[in-house]
Amino acid sequence: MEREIPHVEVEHLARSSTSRASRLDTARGEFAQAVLAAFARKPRSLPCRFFYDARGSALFEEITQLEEYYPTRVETALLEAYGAEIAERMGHARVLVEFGSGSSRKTSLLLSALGHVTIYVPIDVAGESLAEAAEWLSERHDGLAIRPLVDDFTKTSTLPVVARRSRKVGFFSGSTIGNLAHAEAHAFLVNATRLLGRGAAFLIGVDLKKDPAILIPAYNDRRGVTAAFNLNLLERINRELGGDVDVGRFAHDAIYDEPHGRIEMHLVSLARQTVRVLGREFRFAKGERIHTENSHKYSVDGFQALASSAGWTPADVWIDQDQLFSLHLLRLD
Ligand code: SAH
Ligand code: AVI
Repeated sequence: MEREIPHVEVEHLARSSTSRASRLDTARGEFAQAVLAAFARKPRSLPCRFFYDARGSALFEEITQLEEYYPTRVETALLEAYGAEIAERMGHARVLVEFGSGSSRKTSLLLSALGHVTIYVPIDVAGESLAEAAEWLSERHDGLAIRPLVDDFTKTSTLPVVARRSRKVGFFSGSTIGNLAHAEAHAFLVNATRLLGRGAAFLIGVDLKKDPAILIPAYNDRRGVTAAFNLNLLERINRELGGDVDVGRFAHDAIYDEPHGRIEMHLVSLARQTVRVLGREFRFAKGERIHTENSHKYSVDGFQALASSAGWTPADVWIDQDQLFSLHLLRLD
């Protein structure tokens, strides 16, 4: 098939140094506001999208290689085993929009299976990851036009002009949807109906409810990579906001909250201490927690009910034989 969209070099995607600097300032400003607000209220909590600075994104990639962290391995295996069937069910589309694309490694499998995508729109808050992923993908998918959006995918209101008119398919991998509260996930899915439009197919990776004996080690690995990922939030505060947090006086904790069906990650103060951020002082009691992430686990029926309530029609679901992880295909008629 002749490709209508010319190949776009990654350099073409880079913005001018001025706008890149102002984007970084905006990101730092948002982080500053979130941290000041989070530390001023009790109980303390921070949105998990702030994990993903360059260091946090690299640590997440390390997590995906861990023995205990099954989601990436199982979702990749599902894409490898059922790629052709999934592509057939998703149907022909020239535009692929991905939410929380990260390193785009699984995207490469989907792109190869789909075969006909000429425009790829990855949306992610992590600008560095987006640039690296675009370069990595463009070396492997000849002629693919990549139009990255550095954005909070819960707020994305428009797609690049080139992506607007054609039929679109969407991808939301890794069970990142589980990092949203149910109301936020519902709002995200409603917004996705608008972004992807009539006739769209949307492939979503969703982690399944399971024995906490499998879940807990996945979020509290022996090598301490997940702990480093969690504690990096405090290091980011020191790096970007002139904080003086003694990171060694906080510990990583991951618990399974059965009633909410979710893993919660926390940072726990190991001592009574005062930390300074942007010239303000915040006191922590010994044992006081900062809630840093939720990772909701779904049943197949539970996720399909959520998708239906947001306007999508659940069409197919692929699950591994150990019933660890699911890939849902939703349609918008
Ligand atoms: N989809 C990839 C990456 C998952 S990690 C995979 O399955 O391996 C989660 C990704 O979502 C990170 O790249 C992070 O930067 C991004 N992310 C998290 N919250 C986000 C938000 N609110 N808006 C945009 N991107 C977000
Ligand atoms: C990106 N997201 C789906 C991961 C998860 O499993 O909730 C982030 C993560 N947190 C700790 N380990 C991995």
